[in-house]
Amino acid sequence: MKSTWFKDSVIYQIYPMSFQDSNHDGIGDLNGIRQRLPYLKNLGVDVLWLNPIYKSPNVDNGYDIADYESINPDYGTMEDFDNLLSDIHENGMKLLMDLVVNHTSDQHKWFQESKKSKDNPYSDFYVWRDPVDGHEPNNWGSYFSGPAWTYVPERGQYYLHLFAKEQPDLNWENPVVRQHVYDLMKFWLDKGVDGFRMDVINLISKPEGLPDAPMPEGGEYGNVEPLVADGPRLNEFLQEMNREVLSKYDIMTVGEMPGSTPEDATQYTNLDGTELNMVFQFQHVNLSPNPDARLGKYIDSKIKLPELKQALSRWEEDLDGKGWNSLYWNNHDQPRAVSRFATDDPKYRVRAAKMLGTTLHFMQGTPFVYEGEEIGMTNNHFTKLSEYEDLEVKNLYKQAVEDEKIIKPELFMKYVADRSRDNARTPMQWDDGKNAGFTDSEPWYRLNPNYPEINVKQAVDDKDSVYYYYQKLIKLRHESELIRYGNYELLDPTDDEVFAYKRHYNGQTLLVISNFTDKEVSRDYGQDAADELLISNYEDKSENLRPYETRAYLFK
Ligand code: TEU
Ligand code: CA
Repeated sequence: MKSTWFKDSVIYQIYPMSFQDSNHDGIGDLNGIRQRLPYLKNLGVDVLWLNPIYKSPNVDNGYDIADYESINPDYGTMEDFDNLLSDIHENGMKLLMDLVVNHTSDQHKWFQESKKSKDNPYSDFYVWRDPVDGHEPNNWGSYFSGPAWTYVPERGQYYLHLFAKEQPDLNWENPVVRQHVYDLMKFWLDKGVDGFRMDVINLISKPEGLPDAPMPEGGEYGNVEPLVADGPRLNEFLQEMNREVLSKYDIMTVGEMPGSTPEDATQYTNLDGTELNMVFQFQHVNLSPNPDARLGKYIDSKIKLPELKQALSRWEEDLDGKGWNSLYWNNHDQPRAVSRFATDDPKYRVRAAKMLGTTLHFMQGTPFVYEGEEIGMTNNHFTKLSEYEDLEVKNLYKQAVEDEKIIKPELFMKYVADRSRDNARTPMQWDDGKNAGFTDSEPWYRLNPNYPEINVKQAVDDKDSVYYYYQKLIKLRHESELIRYGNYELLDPTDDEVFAYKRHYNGQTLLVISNFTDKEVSRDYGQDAADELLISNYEDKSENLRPYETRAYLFK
């Protein structure tokens, strides 16, 4: 019987370049993470997930890997890695690495060889196609704007890159490619790594014949995700990876699956353990009036609560007893949760952050905490393009504002301020000193200006901080099978102010009530009959639910 420690764990995601610098170069590194292990241990998390730390030209901050069995010198040496891994294990925690095998860097030796000719050992490692009428083989657009194909004269062909042109897609139809991937996975697992987060793993199986994709209105390129997500051979590839690698180790896996549905996920996370343990689904973070709109995710009006409740509840209900969910509000690709799903108004920020924590952590699934979420870090509210470093933003500005002129710069900057990935990538805020204690040198990226008010030092000194609240949420989960394994029942789906749900397990019931508004509201879910109030973000009692008030009741 495969062990299921992944179901009992709380996972903390570290964005290494922004977490802690230890060698005065302004870039976070592995020894900096080692320095902060006591902080993470004290929070109570069980597993650490590091974004990619391999050799990379950093076109996409490490998601363009040039050598999978190496450490990016910016982060340290392989010895530093080995020391970090043993410290993590000595602290009773586990480590997940980020597996990025839908694509490599164009600087990877495989691609450097593959692009030279059509008849070398690496020629078929990537997706090459002849021009069609002198143009790209189909209408696919890249996630990072522009076409998903780039022409290489020495081969006289185009290669596919669903992301940047510096991120050529691997050809998973080629069994030699798959074997190389399995070998590099074993390299890390044999070192004692405890599993993988798998980057866009549901994009690896491309559709037969690479047909054109649906064109968004007024668009220049086809919207590729509905076509390439969850491709025809994906289950076959995941089952082969499981047989060849995953099943041989006591590890956990989480597949990042943009565009997947709960039906797909019941197979990817099936209880026989023949594929993965869980997935990152995107339904609750892609709620936008018109997801196919040219600016896609960036047109993000204020979240409508019934839609958010429906998105999260659908996954809770559909995977219950059939698969397993990850639970997240934040990661390195998403804006800061308190700003996006509630408010970062200083008047309510702390209560709102605690409310979001309660709402998510008492669901069924494995919770992920993104660095800084545990102290209620907020969006940056930057206003100028020069304040952004993410190629996703820069490429889209060029295409949408400068080339196609479909949006004015001011409006574009407003949308981006609300949704950019850079909201999650400013340095971790440790204290109110120089550069928030992240580095004593020039930081690689600017800090959020509010670090003097929002930082770990302040949080650890304040018993009512978000930090200690998250510590309690994690402790309650560790102590309660009801929280970990109970089923899920959404209450009042159409209520657009309050998110309320129940969990049931072995005759016990948990009732979670969260007011997502800055108004005082009155709701009766029978909470007065509860045996115990497990946790709340208000210290005193009240008949009504105050702004952003959350409560979790236990019925024994
Ligand atoms: O993200 C894939 C992905 O779907 C995101 O790019 C998403 O589309 C968008 O950025 C957020 O709405 C993964 C990694 O998490 C991301 O950092 C990489 O840029 C990307 O894959 C390519 O490796
Ligand atoms: Ca450093």
